[in-house]
Amino acid sequence: MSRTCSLLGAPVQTGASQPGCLMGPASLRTAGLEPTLAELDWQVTDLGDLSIPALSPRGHDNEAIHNLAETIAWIEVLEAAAYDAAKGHDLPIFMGGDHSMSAGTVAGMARYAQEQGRPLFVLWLDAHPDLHSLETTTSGNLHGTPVNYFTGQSGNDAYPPLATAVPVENICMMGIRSVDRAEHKLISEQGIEVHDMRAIDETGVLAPLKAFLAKVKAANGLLHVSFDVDFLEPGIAPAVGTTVPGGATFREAHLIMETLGDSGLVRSLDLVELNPFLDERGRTAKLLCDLTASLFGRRVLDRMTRSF
Ligand code: 6HN
Ligand code: MN
Ligand code: MN
Ligand code: MN
Repeated sequence: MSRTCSLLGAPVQTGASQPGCLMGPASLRTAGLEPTLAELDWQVTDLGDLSIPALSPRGHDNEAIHNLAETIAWIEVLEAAAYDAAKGHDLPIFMGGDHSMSAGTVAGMARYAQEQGRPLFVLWLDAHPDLHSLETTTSGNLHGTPVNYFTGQSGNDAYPPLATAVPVENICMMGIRSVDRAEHKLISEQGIEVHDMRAIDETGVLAPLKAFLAKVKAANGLLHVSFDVDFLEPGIAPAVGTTVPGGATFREAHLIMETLGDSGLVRSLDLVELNPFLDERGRTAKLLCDLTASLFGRRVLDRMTRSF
């Protein structure tokens, strides 16, 4: 029997510095995400897009913060939707939308995992660690805060109460190359596993990824993968508002996704920060579909039957 996947759109852009992520789910659909996965023998259900009502502004002591009311509403909607999607499907894909949405998707997945009596692990593929609290963010762009929130740090009192926090020991970050001062402090104080681009230059992506997957497997964990477009080298993935030079290459990214697919450990996936307004003839959306296909089992050759 084929495995089931659901596509859930989260047209969130209130966490980003510039508009456009609103169109992310539509762009992924246009690039053919559903038929791409169906061809790989997955049973795909498109659950459509979520929405939030119009809201009046909410203030905060940190006056830099933008769109707090909207972000809170999205977290609440997405927490519940991610939990339901995990119940109903083997591998839900949360199509963003800016990265603030992962405050909701990861929180919902963590609640689901806890109910199953299993720990949730998170692989964070991003140029940024997104470790700001509502108190430390200086840009006020709340896509910089999801990891701080779902790990249950202090300083997020205005966000919805968290049912289940993800322990920082269960997180692995790769691709990091832009870290703010407050984030740096947290990474060193809490010993968060961060493979920055220098480390990846030195070791490649496979050694740290395999070590992390072994840890997930040993703990009988569920793995959530959060894929920020700016993880990639901007030259191959221009459709993102927060490009940082020196990102993962085409092959590094595919190797990660292929290895994740082989592991069978991935239980949910975020595809975030795609800003189609900045894309070139849909190339970033198409690349995201191909990378997702690698995670869902597309292979050039079947390793078992390969002969030389
Ligand atoms: N993202 N650290 C910067 C900030 O504004 O807090 C960038 C955040 C980027 C967030 O890429 O998802
Ligand atoms: Mn991010
Ligand atoms: Mn980023
Ligand atoms: Mn601002």
